[in-house]
Amino acid sequence: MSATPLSGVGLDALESLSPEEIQFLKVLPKTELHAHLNGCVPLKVLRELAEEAGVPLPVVHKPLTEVHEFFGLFPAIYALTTTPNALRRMTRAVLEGFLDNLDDGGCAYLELRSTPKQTSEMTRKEYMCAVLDEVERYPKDRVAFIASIDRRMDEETATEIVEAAIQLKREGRRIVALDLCGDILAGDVDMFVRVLRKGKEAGLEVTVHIAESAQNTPEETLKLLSIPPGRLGHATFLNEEAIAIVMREKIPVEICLSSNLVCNTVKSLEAHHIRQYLQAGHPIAICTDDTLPFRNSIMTEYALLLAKQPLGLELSQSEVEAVAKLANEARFPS
Ligand code: 6MZ
Repeated sequence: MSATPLSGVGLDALESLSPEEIQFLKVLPKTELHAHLNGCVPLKVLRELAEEAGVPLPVVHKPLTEVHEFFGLFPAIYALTTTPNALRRMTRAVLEGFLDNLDDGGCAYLELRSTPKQTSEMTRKEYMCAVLDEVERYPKDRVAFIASIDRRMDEETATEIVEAAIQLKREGRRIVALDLCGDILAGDVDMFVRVLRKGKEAGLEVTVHIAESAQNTPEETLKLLSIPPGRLGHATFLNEEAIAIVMREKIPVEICLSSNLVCNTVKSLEAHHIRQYLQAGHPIAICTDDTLPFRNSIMTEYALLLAKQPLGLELSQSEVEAVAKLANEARFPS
């Protein structure tokens, strides 16, 4: 099952490739490390859930001028997945979309992330268990789970997620890391640093959305780097001091090309910060972020690397292979 009908910025790149190049990308072992569960629901499943609930299909794709507008898309999706059953169904469909078509463009390995939500039907821990039940239907070498903390959460909620994640890891569940995500300017970063460190001390890895907007301050970025995280999401607006730390510590960066272009945080591929990492041979992972609103897939993201300019970055096949290898090496141990 393809995750979503494609129409995003990578589609032109994919369509410009020769059959031989497409086949090369299909069989290339691709590792997806930055995909948000509720952002990757297949449209078909969302439509079914909306029909069953008797509500209109949520608006999930619209042109954005400001990245903040993006977060308004999610409450309508959340309203459709408040029960463990709906959540399991959605998770299963998302995993199938990424993993089941291995010889036809799918991912060899996936770290799927999601923000545990409390509803009248389940606690945050039960949310994680429902997602983990689906994740654990696959072999260990195909998929693992990351629990996200949303920047709009208070300390009590963030701590509840970290403590539940630690417990689940101790129980042998396939949870590998914590993530900090959500509305880019919200929240008390000092508090999140404190809470995420607790998780790290208990053996969970940490990845953080960092400097995704030009409005994220250098002070905030340095605080997040002090955790220290094992990987970084986006890392679009790092200043020189932060770049020096990231390069020195060789912290892998999760690169989401379509997401950055659609959210308008990067103006063009030409201007994308991936270029500096490619030039430096720095570890990166090519990721989709949210296939539902961005209408992309791991294939279209890799097509953006291979396609000729101006549709893509015009890397050679061996350069693309090297990038895919870096992503595989950036997996969190499970
Ligand atoms: C920051 C993002 C994001 O967790 O409910 N999310 N946070 N930047 C992004 N890039 C544009 N894309 C998605 O999946 C949806 C949630 O992931 C976060 C947002 O908090 C969004 O509500 P889950 O499964």
